[in-house]
Amino acid sequence: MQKSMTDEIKIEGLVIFAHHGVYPEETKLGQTFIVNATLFTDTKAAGYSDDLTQSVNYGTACSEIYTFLTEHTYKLLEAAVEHLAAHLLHRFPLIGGVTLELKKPGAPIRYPFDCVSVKIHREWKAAAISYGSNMGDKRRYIEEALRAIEADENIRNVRCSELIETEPYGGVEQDVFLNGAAVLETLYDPEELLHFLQSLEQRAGRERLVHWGPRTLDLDIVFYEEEVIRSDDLIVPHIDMHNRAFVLEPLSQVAPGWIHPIYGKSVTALLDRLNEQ
Ligand code: A4P
Ligand code: MG
Repeated sequence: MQKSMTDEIKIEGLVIFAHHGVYPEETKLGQTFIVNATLFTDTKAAGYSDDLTQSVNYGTACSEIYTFLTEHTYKLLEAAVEHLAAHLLHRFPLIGGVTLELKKPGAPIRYPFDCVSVKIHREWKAAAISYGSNMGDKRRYIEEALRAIEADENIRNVRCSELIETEPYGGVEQDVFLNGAAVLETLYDPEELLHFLQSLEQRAGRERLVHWGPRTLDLDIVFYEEEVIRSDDLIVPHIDMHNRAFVLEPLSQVAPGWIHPIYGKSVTALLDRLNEQ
């Protein structure tokens, strides 16, 4: 989530009659649910301007929550609250994250109790990706992937660098590359983002197998927030990005100040250091 999105607009105790539940009586008869929502945003612009269009209208947010929970039916509180969070994060561009609590005071439990509830936090995460192609219609492979990335509902605010032509790196004799980088916000966790990018590689790869040979598109995750990840199939930040001008140059156009969480240096500083070598 963007660092500026730490202001909170709160909705507490919103009462909604709806039909969520595992038991048939619950979905048939319905019962009362209570919602607590914290919408994370940056209220500064609206604070200075006193202009509602620069903030999130909490009345509209209440209507969205009400409509969503009355027009859908889920068995689990978990599912209702998960889908509601995604709906709010898509519906309001000024929201960076939400904390949602869905309470069910009349849940079918045979003991005395006050309430049961599920509470979750979901937010748009910032990621940086790099891409390259050195076979066939390089520009088209990259642009098609970027269109699919921009069209994906779990991704927003994509900003792309220029595409640059680069000499092959790594000692293998091959054609020149076209490389670029982008920053984006996503609801995918790092593994999900990797799988999504791999599906785009495969899409380009399927065409490639027929027409051009084995490799047309490489999509790598360079950064994911400030996270350091070392699993079997994912290393973030990208393990060799600091040695690659074909990653750092385009990245410096869209994320010059992003600090590498291991080396503690900005993208610009890493590029300067590489150019000095
Ligand atoms: N993987 C681990 N971490 C990541 C990550 N942060 N992002 C794993 C994406 N994938 C990650 O990748 C192999 C495995 O890396 C994946 O299964 C994933 O789980 P791959 O793309 O299928 O295979 P690859 O291309 O052989 O590996 P890689 O690491 O992407 O290749 P390189 O090292 O990036 O080399 N020269 C220029 N000028 N421009 C280029 O774009 N690219 C390469 C590819 C070589 N030389 C180049 C360029
Ligand atoms: Mg790769």
